[in-house]
Amino acid sequence: MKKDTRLILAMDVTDRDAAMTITEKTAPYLNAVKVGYPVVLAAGVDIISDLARFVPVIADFKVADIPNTDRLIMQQAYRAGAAAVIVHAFTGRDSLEACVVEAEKWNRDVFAVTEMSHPGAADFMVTPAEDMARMAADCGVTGVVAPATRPERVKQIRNVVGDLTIISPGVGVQGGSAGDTIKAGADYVIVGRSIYQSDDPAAAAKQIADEILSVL
Ligand code: NUP
Repeated sequence: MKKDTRLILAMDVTDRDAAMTITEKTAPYLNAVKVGYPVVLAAGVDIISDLARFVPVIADFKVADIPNTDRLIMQQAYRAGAAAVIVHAFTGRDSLEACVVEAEKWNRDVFAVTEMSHPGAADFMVTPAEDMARMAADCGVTGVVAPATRPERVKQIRNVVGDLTIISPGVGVQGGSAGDTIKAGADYVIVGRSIYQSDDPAAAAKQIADEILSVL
């Protein structure tokens, strides 16, 4: 994954044509596009290889199962053309290791969720987040997902994971700021609605890319 604009588009639009058009238009400002269940269930798994014509695709499947099932899901995501897959860490070391082994087989990336960006993450995810990040780093993940809504937590997670890649969702509609998140130590920000719901998604993406550039 290139690292210049440091912007990842969360493509949660469920109309295939719109997903393709918005990604194509914003691609000059993106280092990756992230797809998840909304668009993959709506448009089919081929949307991954179709979008990969414009920019590398991260499959946000939040893989969270026993090791064997995790392995099977990872295989399918990589087979479909995903450059990276997002998995959960809370399922524990054996499950996460199975994901990393599969990523290494395919020579692709894998990111583990530490604590999520929404308010409810405070119920169960904040307390163990640093332990999860430590375990994820130990297991050999490419990087972790940390919350742009809590830049101070990005900073703490950065201290735990060293120079691993941090990708951070929660910018825009969820309240986070792209500049603050990068300053806190994230490598990339993930932005969905603030771009794809804009009247001019390319202009919205450019504005965020410019904001990131201004703090580097
Ligand atoms: O902690 C997380 N928070 C989060 O928002 C982990 C995620 N993977 N996401 C995803 O990032 C979420 O599912 C959505 O695809 C994107 C944020 O989109 P938006 O709030 O910018 O529209």
